[in-house]
Amino acid sequence: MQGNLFELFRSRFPADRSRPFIEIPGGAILSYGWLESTSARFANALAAAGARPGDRVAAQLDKSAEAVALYLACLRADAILLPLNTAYQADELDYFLSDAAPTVVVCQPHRRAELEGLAVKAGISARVLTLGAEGDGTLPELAAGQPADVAPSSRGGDNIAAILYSSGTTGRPKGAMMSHANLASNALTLHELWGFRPDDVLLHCLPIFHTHGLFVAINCVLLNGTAMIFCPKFDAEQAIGLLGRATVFMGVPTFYTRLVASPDLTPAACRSMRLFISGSAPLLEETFNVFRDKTGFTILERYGMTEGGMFTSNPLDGERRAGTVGFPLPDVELRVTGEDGRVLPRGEVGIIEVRGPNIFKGYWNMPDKTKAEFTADGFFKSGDVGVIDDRGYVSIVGRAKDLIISGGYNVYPKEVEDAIDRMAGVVESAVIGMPHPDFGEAGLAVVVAAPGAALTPDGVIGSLKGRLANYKVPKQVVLVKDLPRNAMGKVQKNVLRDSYAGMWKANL
Ligand code: MCA
Ligand code: AMP
Repeated sequence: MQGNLFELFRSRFPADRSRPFIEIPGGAILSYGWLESTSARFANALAAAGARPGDRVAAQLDKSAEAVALYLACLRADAILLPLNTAYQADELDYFLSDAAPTVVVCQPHRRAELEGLAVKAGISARVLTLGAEGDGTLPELAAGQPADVAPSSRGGDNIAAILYSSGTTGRPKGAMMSHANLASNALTLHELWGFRPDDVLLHCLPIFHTHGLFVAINCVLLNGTAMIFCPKFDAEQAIGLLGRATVFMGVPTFYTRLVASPDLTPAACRSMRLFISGSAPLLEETFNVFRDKTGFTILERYGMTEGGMFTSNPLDGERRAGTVGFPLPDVELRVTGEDGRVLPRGEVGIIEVRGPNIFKGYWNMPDKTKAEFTADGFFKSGDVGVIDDRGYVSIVGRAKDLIISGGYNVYPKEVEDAIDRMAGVVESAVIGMPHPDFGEAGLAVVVAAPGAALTPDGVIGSLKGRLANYKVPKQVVLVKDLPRNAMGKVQKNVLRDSYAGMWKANL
């Protein structure tokens, strides 16, 4: 796909533009015609606000139909979308703004002054516009006076459509640059592989500032030209009540553990459904089995990363195997390599590497980091530890990167440790991932306090809440005298995990 991603989507829009695109439960139904004209007005508004082709447009927004229109507006204006989690705090935003230097920042109305201040602090001359959960704000106001059409863009292909930041195991967060062609190839592949049909309705409960909710879910719907039921956030009871009007559902494992915990999840509740998809974190075999017992549906688990969208999927037709993430996508090459870089035979555990048209164009402003993440023959090193079985199913068995995935969100211990270490009275700290019944994993911070320091576990948590996105804040903190280290001086996180397993469980 060499063209603009929006034009690909538009070529799949229903001829009858009054057909629904988004239905907000208990609220508006917005059509493809609305999407086409609103995204054009927004694209013209972005240009009027100073966004030129290649400029970044940062968006820290509540989930709304207008926020989706802004995504498409960026594609149409040849601007680069920078979606930001609404949980990010000032310190986190400061870095993204300085690094990506957006020309336009679109934020929640109540955070306008804060974002304006952060833009000044970051030394960028960004225009700050607002967009509220109800479609209100200065962006729609500016857009109202703009034409409802915009000339089709000829840019696309390898041009960057979006930058998505992730923290990383060391150093600064990295912005993964996804091109129009990257996003198009993955969306086309998934749309076909998951057998989208003309009568499909997606129940969308994911946040839309990360790959799963934004690109995997919404791009499939746009390619299908059909409707989605768009919930502002995931609520198990609400979702169960809506499943009977949907055909496809996508969620992180926490969604599924919460769904199976409800007595209302029954075959009748799923009467219109055809497909349940899970990803972003490992789905427990137990959840997979209980879900099947309670609904008659076998969850399809898939695996991917921000740096390329999806890499593997269990089959639509054929056996979906619990504990595996299925086969490499038809246009993705996947291999497992050993420490020396040698490609390992099936059955042997090593690092997963991937190559394909979906793999990102590199990290923004980080050519060296980008180079280090690719092999000489162009495979991206995922940092996930996996194995391919004799039938070709891929399983993720661990991570070479020090990463906690909590409720589908990535938490890099290094970032949390740095924030703790900056607190007065802290000598050092170690953050480890512990099993959590709801979030799969969650953080435990082991903190060494200076002698006589007035630190308390609650104080540490309280102080972190203002500095880090809420999901990064450890669920428990323990104060200790020192950390166990190996002969190389490295903190032995496994020892900590074992030492505090009992305490962690008792305090859950
Ligand atoms: C909320 N909290 C969390 C999380 N979410 N803590 C740890 N991990 C989390 N994920 C905090 C809240 O701030 C609150 O803290 C407390 O936990 C309980 O909040 P609760 O109301 O239960 O949370 P929620 O609002 O219901 O949110 C849980 C959630 C949400 C629905 C599971 O986290 C979510 O939507 N996750 C989806 C993430 C996702 O889309 N990932 C895809 C990334 P306190 O009480 O102290 O205030 S893309 C990706 O990974 C790749 C590409 C892929 O393969 O898809
Ligand atoms: P992100 O950086 O947010 O894109 O998260 C990507 C990471 O999520 C991958 O590198 C994996 O570690 C993890 N992941 C995604 N899907 C799965 C899955 N189905 N099973 C296990 N881990 C997964």
